[in-house]
Amino acid sequence: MISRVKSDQLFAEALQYIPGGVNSPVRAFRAVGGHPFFVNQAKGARITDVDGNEYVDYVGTWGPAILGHAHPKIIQAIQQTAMHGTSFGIPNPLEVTMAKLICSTVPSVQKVRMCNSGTEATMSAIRLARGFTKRDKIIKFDGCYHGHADSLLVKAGSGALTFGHPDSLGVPAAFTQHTVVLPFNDEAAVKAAFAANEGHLAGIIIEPVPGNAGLYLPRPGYLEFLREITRAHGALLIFDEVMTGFRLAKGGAQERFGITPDLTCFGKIIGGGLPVGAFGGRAEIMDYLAPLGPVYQAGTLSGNPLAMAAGITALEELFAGNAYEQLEALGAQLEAGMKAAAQSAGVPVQFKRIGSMFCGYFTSQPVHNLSDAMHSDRARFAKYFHGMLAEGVYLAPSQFEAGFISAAHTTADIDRTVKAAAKVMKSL
Ligand code: KE4
Repeated sequence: MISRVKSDQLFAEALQYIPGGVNSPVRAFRAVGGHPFFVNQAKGARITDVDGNEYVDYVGTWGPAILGHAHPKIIQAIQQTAMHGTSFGIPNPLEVTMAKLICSTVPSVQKVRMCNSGTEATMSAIRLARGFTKRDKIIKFDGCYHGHADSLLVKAGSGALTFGHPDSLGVPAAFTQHTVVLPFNDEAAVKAAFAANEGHLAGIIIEPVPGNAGLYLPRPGYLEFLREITRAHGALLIFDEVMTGFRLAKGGAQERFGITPDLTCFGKIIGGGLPVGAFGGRAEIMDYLAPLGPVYQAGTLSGNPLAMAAGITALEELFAGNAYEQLEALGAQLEAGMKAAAQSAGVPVQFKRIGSMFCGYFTSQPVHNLSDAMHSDRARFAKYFHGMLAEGVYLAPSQFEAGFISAAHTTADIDRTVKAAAKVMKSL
């Protein structure tokens, strides 16, 4: 039996000072029951809690740890950069290095603006789209999560979905009246929305591969359809690649699917584990941003040298070797093993995977959108989650989250995970 005495003591103390004991809702284990453990250290594909329990980690701090935790080159970059100061509030050379790196890796991005979170990136990209097109309405898709900016916290995914009240209290109706929410993978719904809002739609924002309601994939041709209909109606296509950027391919989901969006949002991986966000796109659009243009956007710590040094090192390390082939091989091994485990246990699981992102839905029905995902047996998932945790495998603590494999995971880690799943699924 795993002891978590120290974690429980810390959680009890945290509850006195931090709402729900956590600084981000999904960490609270509310979707799976029980209490979160507190991490003492993380290294490679492992995290160790304050009671000394070690886990194979498939959350990877929700995506940034694509090289594994505490990569020596990233730690060294942070240490060395910190010796020269941590933030200046005036340009530093690393901001130029990062901007050049993103623009040279993602062809649709001619100019990029750094910020401090994925939320800031998507919020700013939408303001920019509205300013550039002089239109107010934005289409988003149910189950897609783009951070917690007011106008986007409508039928959102991730924690908002996990908590079962997709809309958030505190968001005045007036703030969401320009947000059109549509089902994902439904072309007719998009056509109808453009017909009903002709001339008023500034753009579409989408997770090209939704990873905040578990994980499901765009149907063949769907992203191409969105690219065409936005272009035909003078609206912008905004790819939220905060999660998929630099993960699904060097150039992200847009490279993998061959789509050129007008704007792209980034986060997670480009910060190497430090707070970061970014948004970029065609220069004619990006030049609408202050101080050049009339769309205001700002941030005290945007482009700070520590996040830039960590992110640049992470990207350079990611691009240097064969990480993407490695991640694909590990993902394929996990997918095959998990499907075999579910089959041998006689448990209906829809295991979805693309590259190093995955999710197992506990349902016999195929999952192509949020309403399909909602059919999953969440009680069974919760039992599975805790069973895997007891086996030393840490999965995302919610059915409505994606899992992440890192380049630090080994085939032995995947073998161990699959064996644990086979054992736990038999007990469900
Ligand atoms: P942040 O503001 O949390 O840096 O990014 C928001 C965001 C935007 N877009 C996408 C596609 C995202 O996945 C996210 C954040 N992802 C969640 C995980 N599902 C962050 C975890 C959390 O909220 O604690």
